[in-house]
Amino acid sequence: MKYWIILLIGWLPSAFAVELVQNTASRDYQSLNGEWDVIIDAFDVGDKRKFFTNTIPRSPSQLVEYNFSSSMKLQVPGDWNTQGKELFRYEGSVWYHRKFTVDKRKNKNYVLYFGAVNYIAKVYLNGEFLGEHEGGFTPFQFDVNDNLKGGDNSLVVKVNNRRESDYIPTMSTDWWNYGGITRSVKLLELENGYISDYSVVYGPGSDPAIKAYFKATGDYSKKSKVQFRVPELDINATVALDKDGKAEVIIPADPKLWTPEDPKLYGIEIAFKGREVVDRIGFRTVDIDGIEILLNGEPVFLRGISIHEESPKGAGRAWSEEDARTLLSWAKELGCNYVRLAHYPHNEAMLRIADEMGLLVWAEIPVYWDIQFGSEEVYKKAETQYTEMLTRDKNRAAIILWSIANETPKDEVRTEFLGKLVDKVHSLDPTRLVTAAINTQSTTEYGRRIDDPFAEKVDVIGINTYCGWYEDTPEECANYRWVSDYNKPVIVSEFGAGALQGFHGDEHQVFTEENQALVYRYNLEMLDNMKDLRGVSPWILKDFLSPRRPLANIQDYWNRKGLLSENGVKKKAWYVMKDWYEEKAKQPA
Ligand code: GCB
Repeated sequence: MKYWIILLIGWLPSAFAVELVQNTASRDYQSLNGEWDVIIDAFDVGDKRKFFTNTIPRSPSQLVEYNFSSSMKLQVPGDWNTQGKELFRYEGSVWYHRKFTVDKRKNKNYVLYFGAVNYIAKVYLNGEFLGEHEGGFTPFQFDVNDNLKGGDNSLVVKVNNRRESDYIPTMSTDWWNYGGITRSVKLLELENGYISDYSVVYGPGSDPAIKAYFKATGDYSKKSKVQFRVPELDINATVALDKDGKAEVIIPADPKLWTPEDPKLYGIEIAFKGREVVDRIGFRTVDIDGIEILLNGEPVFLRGISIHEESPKGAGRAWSEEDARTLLSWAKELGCNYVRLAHYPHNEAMLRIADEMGLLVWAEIPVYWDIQFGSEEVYKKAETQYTEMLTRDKNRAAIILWSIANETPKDEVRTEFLGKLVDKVHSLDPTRLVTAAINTQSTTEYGRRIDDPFAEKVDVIGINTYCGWYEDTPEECANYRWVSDYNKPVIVSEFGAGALQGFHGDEHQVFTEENQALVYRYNLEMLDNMKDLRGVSPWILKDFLSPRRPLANIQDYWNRKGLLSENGVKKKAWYVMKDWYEEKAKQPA
């Protein structure tokens, strides 16, 4: 078979400003997960006392006011809040330390990779400062070739999760501010020249093709070749790198397309300098046509559910593959073909398992409520968080929607900020749709009108509406008529009501399961009347911890809008939603 191998410049999700190793699971690495020593440092004395040096007194007369080895222990990955009573509500600094041993080899590239740390991480290896990262839900890495020692190494990370007004998210959120090293830590042992980043996408049309991009890091020459294979499609291509270590190629191919009903993934292999990276990739297209969302050219209706990244059983940040499987299996059981991963980038397992299970994904960063839209610095942080998420997740077929923001105020400063971010995300990834959850529609005599000028900027309009809960009576929702100034698909990205599982009573008594079910029934009538509606993701799959929910004996600091209790027990509204989805699935999209 002959291939067209064409070098191209500047298409598709490709080169980004941040350096991140793509697909760390397929690399050689030493896991640094497990038990770490920690020191709680509420008054931030650790920087001055140089905790990062991990000094051990040389004599009984030497004063050193800390000692990692005799201090408290915490599991990594994991939030600290659910690992110790004294840390449950803690917001501040915690110093993490662990030792590890390396058989350091010549001609290797060592990279220290963190899946996520909430919110600021300052990282020190063997007493030397490697760098700092801001943002609680995206990966970051450091080149450690100079600082890493053969034999024993001492790694110290200062983590701080104090909320600040110029952070993303800012001071107030409706979720628990879990602090800590919340995702895996890996010491990657890479070749002296390696493929650090790649993307592989499907290009439709009369000449369908697979488009691939590769980027090498470290030691490579212009003549270095990348071997790209997709055995099931008989693809075995040799691609030359350019002087910057990049290559792009288009190979004619007609793969079976990925759909929620049949989420076909192809094994791909990328070989370079004797080392192979493997991945599993789905090929599909997503587009819009007027009010339709098109998946592989066909209209699709998104039957979804919103999900926080919280443990399926009780409190705590979820991070494992097992947690991801449980959460996403529940979504499948409800009849979903789509999930909204709220309100920040979820761990990589969620995306990989969504690919596997056939769940379309709405992904977002925590530009939530009223961040400092007037600040250029804050704007840069938003771009960085987006770029990091996009760099990590660009190869996941499941993701079709990049969401820019959730419930932001309708004013010019915010609209300019978000408009710029939409343009940035479109330029980074022209293959997916951009959306945002908007709650600033105006009230009309008959219901609501979608007229926020920001809606002009997005491809798909997300609407959060709490008819029958925060406003109006449940019955009134059924009479709502929605109109839109824009000829675009609308997703109701949130609606819902709170209920304590097991609390029963009159259907007009708030927090009973009956009331939640009633609010759902009338909202679903409302949705049946929304002409532009092309998807729904009710709020939310399961109850989640939130400092904003203090009502004793009902909330007890849980947001009770879950269709499942905090331990996964179904409430009545679950069945209302499931029945609606069952009917929806039978209708043409
Ligand atoms: C919203 C927010 C979500 C909250 C939810 C609620 O509109 O987007 O983060 O948790 O309402 O329960 O009020």
